Amino acid sequence: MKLHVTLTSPYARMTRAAIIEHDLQDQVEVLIAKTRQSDSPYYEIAPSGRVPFLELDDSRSLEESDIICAYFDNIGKGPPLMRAMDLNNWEYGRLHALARTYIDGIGVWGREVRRPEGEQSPGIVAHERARNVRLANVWEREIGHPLMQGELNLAQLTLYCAFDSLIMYTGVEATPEHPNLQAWRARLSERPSLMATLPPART
Ligand SMILES: N[C@@H](CCC(=O)N[C@@H](CS)C(=O)NCC(=O)O)C(=O)O
Repeated sequence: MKLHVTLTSPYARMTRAAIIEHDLQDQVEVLIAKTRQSDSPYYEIAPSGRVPFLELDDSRSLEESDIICAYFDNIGKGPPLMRAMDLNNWEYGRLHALARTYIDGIGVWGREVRRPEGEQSPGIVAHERARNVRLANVWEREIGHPLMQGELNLAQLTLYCAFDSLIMYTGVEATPEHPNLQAWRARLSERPSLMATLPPART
């Protein structure tokens, strides 16, 4: 199996961490993709041009970090990262979606500030900055939830990778005024899968 990633993508980081959580390093080859370049040879492999992208051994392929992590849950050794969701217990689904909406906003913000200066939209940056403040406030209250404190899951992984990618893309630290989030991040930061997949420092 081949997993195409970039070292800066928080979505790809989730899947890279999942490989380590599931002890799949011998089964999955991790390759660096050339994204966002016209005529990149990567588009022959992944027509969407996005990462993460998993090439399965039977010539099929998978996109979307959630789906790829769920696939690794099925073939890996560790506890599942994607938790069951049913109508009697929708708590995992609620927190997972809240983490996804948080990381997606940071993705938009990060994309904006990486455009050439004259092409950046101050309106979009202000919108995403304000969204981030609102959602960080929500997370400060939600982080005590047993699902966010217990065994690692994909909602936790998503939120953790979101915070690190915000710093890498924008230099903004989301949690200095949020003691609960700070303590949570400090605890997770010692996890080997997250230490091994740190994004590059901001340049
Ligand atoms: N919803 C997708 C998002 C993937 C995504 O947006 N990846 C970005 C990097 S963070 C990408 O590949 N961008 C390249 C492009 O849009 O051409 C997932 O969860 O995997």
